[in-house]
Amino acid sequence: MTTQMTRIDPTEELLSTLKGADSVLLFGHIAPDGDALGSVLALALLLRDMGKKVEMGVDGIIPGQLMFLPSIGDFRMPGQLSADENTLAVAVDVGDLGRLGGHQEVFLSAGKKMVIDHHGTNTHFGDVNWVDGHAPASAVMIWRLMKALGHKMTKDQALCLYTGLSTDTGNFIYESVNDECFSMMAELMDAGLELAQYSRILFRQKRVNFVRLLSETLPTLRILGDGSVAGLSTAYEVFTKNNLPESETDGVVDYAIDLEGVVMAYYAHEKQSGDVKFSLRALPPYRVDKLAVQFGGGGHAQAAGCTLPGPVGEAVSRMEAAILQSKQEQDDQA
Ligand SMILES: [Mn+2]
Repeated sequence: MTTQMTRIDPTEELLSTLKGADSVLLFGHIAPDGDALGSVLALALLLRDMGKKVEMGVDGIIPGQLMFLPSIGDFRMPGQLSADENTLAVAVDVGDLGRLGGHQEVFLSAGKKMVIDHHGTNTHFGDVNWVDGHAPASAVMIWRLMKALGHKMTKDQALCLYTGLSTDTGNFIYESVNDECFSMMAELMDAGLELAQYSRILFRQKRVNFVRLLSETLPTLRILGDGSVAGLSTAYEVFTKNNLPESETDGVVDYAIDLEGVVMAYYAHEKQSGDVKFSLRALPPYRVDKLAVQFGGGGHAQAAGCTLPGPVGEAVSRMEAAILQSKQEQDDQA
């Protein structure tokens, strides 16, 4: 697959807005993942190199395995940042305003608002919006931005960008992976990326408590219909019992979508609030983004998410009915 046809590059307006800003606030999405954190950090380090005052905000727990990221300790929680008319606020990897969580108000109070994102469902909530739904990660867009600005990448920036790209592509195996990913990787290696060390941390190393959570989640496996839909769920008490933050569920949904014969899958986990967060996956040509939007969520064609009110049993029943209906509609259209 080539990228030339679909790739959307930063506009002159976006570049000049970034160059002209003195004070910049950067935000990633709620319950941040490797791409949200890695992309924000890479951009922050770039803008600091350009002499700008940069602060970063994120709402939610930073996954323990991402604590190796350079300057990760600089992230501020909601209430710790402020903006005025001279502030440029940039939302990176954030599909809609709600995904800023507790940082919405400070984002809206900035004089200029920018959105850089690769979610096809993005609502273009900035004054300047750069959305490329075909980019495999927001990190790819930050890399393009660095090139457009003529910036020579540092080793720390390479590590941040690698983290974003590799985590959002499932370690380079999703449908979204294209030639651009590997052009970018070549440059990251050239900048000194220690691939073996960090790929082990990101994709092999597991916390004992995560494996314990998994062992209590796998027995919830549901196989639906003709065996083409599968689901898993975790009650909130399982998180507390295993002393794991709700955010540390990455990869659980793979145990459902990776089953032979399964083309659509969900993973439901109950949050402290009682709401139920769903991670949705599909194998092409099936898609789950529209299904997620139906419940007020969003994401990508084959990986999306949404939140339903609890209790878990009821939320799961609603989701299962919706997935089966969605699959039926997609089969009928095929
Ligand atoms: Mn992303």
